[in-house]
Amino acid sequence: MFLYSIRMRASSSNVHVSGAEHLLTGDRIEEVLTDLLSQALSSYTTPDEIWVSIDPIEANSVTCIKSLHVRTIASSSCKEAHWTAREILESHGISLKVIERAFQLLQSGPTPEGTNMRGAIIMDVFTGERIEPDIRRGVRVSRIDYTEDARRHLEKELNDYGIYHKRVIDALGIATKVANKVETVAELCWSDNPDYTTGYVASKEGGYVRVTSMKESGSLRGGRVFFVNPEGLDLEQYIHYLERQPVIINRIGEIFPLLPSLGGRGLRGG
Ligand code: PML
Repeated sequence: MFLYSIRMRASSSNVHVSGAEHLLTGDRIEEVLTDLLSQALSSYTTPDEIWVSIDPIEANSVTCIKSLHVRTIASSSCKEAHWTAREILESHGISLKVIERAFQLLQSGPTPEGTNMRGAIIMDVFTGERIEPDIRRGVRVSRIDYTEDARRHLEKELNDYGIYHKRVIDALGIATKVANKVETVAELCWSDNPDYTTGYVASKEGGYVRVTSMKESGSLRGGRVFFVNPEGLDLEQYIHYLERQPVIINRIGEIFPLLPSLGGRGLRGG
């Protein structure tokens, strides 16, 4: 039996404005294509290019996994949000120097021209060096989706906690796939959409921790950094997993209520 990988990417003047993808059976292609086009056309700016691809995938190559637990921490400012994210990353043993490097790249634009990348940065967790082969393209996580039941369950839970947004569902899928690889220590992300300021830190052990106000509203800067343990890493195989291995989320982790702002005291208090 075949599944299909459908991917959509929309851009305006070569700047990425929207993207999504699904893994599904042939009978759902038409319905999902309509949704993807309407997503692209309702972006914050009208795209001048919309790219869609449909590729068949053998269903027996799919791995099924459970999504990460979801927590949300409110922040009253960008500064506070960055403190929170730094503390979580430090709790994974990542040095402040490496964390700062990741923040600096996402804040200033990671390409040599200082623009955003569509894909993610892969960062050596010990040295802060970038190790993805193409520092303009990055690595684009692909072939990740939910079963219909799991998606419905997640939508309901997110609605119940008042944190529903399509971006949460898509980003949780990506973060779950990335965290599932043992070489991944953690991920740091916030959106390049100027109207969306919540970001997250994710890892297998810590789950998907959403942090509000990770950037100033109106900023077009955003992206993803995967902090990776280089010991024993087969980079080609790691990237192949992220970009090509089909993964479906068939169970949903716990969703926790929103944690109010820690008022700059940090997660450890004081
Ligand atoms: C993106 O748009 O690519 C990143 C979205 C981050 C979503 C964070 C959240 O609200 O959970």
